[in-house]
Amino acid sequence: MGNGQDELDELCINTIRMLAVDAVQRANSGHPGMPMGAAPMAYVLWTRFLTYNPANPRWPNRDRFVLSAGHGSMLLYGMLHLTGYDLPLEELQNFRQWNSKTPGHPESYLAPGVETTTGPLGQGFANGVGMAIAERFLAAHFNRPGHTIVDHYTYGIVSDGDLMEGVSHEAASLAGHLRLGKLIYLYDDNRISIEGSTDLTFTEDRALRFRAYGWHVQQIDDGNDVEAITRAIRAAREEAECPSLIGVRTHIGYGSPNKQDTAEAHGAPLGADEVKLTKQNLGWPLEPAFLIPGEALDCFRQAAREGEKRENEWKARFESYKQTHPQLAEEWKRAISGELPADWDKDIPTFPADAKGMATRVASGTVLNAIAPKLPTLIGGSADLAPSTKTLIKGSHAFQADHYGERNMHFGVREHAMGGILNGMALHGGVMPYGGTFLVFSDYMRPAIRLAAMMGLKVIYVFTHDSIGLGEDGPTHQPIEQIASLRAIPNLTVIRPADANETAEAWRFALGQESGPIALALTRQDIPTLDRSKYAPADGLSRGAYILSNTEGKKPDVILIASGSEVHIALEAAHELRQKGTAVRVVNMTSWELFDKQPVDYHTQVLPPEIMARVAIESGVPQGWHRYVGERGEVVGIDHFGASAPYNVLFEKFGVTADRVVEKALGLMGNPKSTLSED
Ligand SMILES: Cc1ncc(C[n+]2csc(CCOP(=O)(O)OP(=O)(O)O)c2C)c(N)n1
Repeated sequence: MGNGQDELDELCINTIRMLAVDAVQRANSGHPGMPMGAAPMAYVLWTRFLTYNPANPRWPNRDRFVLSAGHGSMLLYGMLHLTGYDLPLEELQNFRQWNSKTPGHPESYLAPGVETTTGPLGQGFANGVGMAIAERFLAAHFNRPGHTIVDHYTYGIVSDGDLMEGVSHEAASLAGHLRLGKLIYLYDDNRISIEGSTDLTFTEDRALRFRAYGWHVQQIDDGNDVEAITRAIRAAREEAECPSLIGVRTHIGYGSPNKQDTAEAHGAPLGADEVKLTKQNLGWPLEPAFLIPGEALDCFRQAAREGEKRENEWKARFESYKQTHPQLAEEWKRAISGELPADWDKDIPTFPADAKGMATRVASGTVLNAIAPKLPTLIGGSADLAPSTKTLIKGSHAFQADHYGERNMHFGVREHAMGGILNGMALHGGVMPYGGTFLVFSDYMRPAIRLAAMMGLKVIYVFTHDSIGLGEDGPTHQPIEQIASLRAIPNLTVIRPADANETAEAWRFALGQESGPIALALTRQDIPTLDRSKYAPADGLSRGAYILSNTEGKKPDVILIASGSEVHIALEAAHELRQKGTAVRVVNMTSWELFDKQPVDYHTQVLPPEIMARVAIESGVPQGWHRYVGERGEVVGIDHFGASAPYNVLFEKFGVTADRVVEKALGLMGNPKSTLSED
């Protein structure tokens, strides 16, 4: 051991290690190995570089820290406790227990200072890229000469697993292209994953790979060399043009005589005997568990006090900004709080009734462009499908390395990274992110959508080409099961508007929401713009389902329930049935999730329980619709893959037609022998 500083460094690092060891041991589950190996890099980062204030964990210009290898959660919890976040030691002692703030993997909404929910490897990597993008955009938009109010780094610790996952390849490629110089990742290069050595599966030259993406890459051979880590982070910060990867050769389970460098240290407690041997080996007192030496605590708390100073300096800078640029300062406050300006939706158009109508994706593009001028921090794009998804903001240009103030994101053909990046942008705050692709490719971004839903992030997905209605591209591109599968994600609101005016309402609703992701399912094909003087107004959308067309004072004989492009088919069927003297109600069910949130009396008003003759129409798998049509009800859907042909042929061939709806309705009403029933 060298001088006093070295000793203090080691004491602090071992404190981090042993908190993880003790917490995992007490919980009798968890991942001790990663924190034991990565403790020195976390120590250097949090005590020498990271800008944060535990007393105000959310101050907007703090550095962001992402623990992408979420299974190493005790590393993060240890750092948060030691630096003084509101995460008492009891929480660490309650690691992984019911109601604790220290779950197995970090969850963004539980402990203060946890910037994102991680665990599914690779997601945090993409989140950090999104945070760095948001930082660059906000800096370009808000900073003025002599007034820098947005200027922070995004740091992360990423692991072998993160770098193996495809999403990290996508996100790293885009980050390099965008030259996100304020993004710095420390790579915990311990060469062990669950099945053993990474030599089993992961032998490419990681440094070369990242250099090829345009990253600045450094290598540290000794993961315990505090000064080498310090020098590398300093050099990474000085490199303004490229994101940085610092490969740090570490040893999983460092200090454990029998488990270091083995997969055994990865995801199981060391065991009482090995804990003892490890403590002895590192010169750590055997008792008490969860020991935090006073000198170590002082050191961490001192670092946190630095952050408080930085925040105060920032506040002073902001005051001066406010004096010189009062309007921008107001805009900044609104952006950070997520508030919308009073008249943000006043230019949303009303579309005139039109039998030919328009595709809802086209209406969406029009609405987006009506809103965009009022919401300067609405920023998004698509995974190389903007001409189809209609997600471009006119008058703005491409968000690129030398044009960070622009609002049109080009994610490239990288749906998964787009999902993770949108999450990172939303987590960063200050921006309202949206992203588009074909609905069928929502499958490519599902892991990120799931996390957006879990975290309650306000992200808007513009999913177009939402059915066989896309036509000739055929079954690979025609979503059949995607809407049902998105509806299966808790906390995700899926909205499938029935015409242009409902699309406008969908955007109004999506942006007006305080939190939670929204998936818009939009058509490629034209569908009629409904005559709202004849039918109920489009703002019924906010209730999820509403009576679009009713019987005149009579009790309905049958209820037709439809979503999106099948609503006009339901209306046609209703017309035919009415000509036969049937009392028909048409319910437009745009969003199951929104309808399910309505009070029971609204449910019974729209779908009276005594009326059991119900037909649902949606050009996708029927799964789930029986919840609304009941056991006796019928569903006109598609339970097989599509085909390549003009869309009107497909609707006909697959029986998603008004005639078929009429037939089903008559069948339910005890008249199966109708002339229309032969097929
Ligand atoms: C997407 C995803 N797949 C699988 C897992 C399960 N898992 C958790 S950790 C891990 C191994 C990761 O190895 P590494 O990243 O090197 O972590 P270390 O062994 O260094 O702790 C796996 C496969 C996961 N968390 N996420």
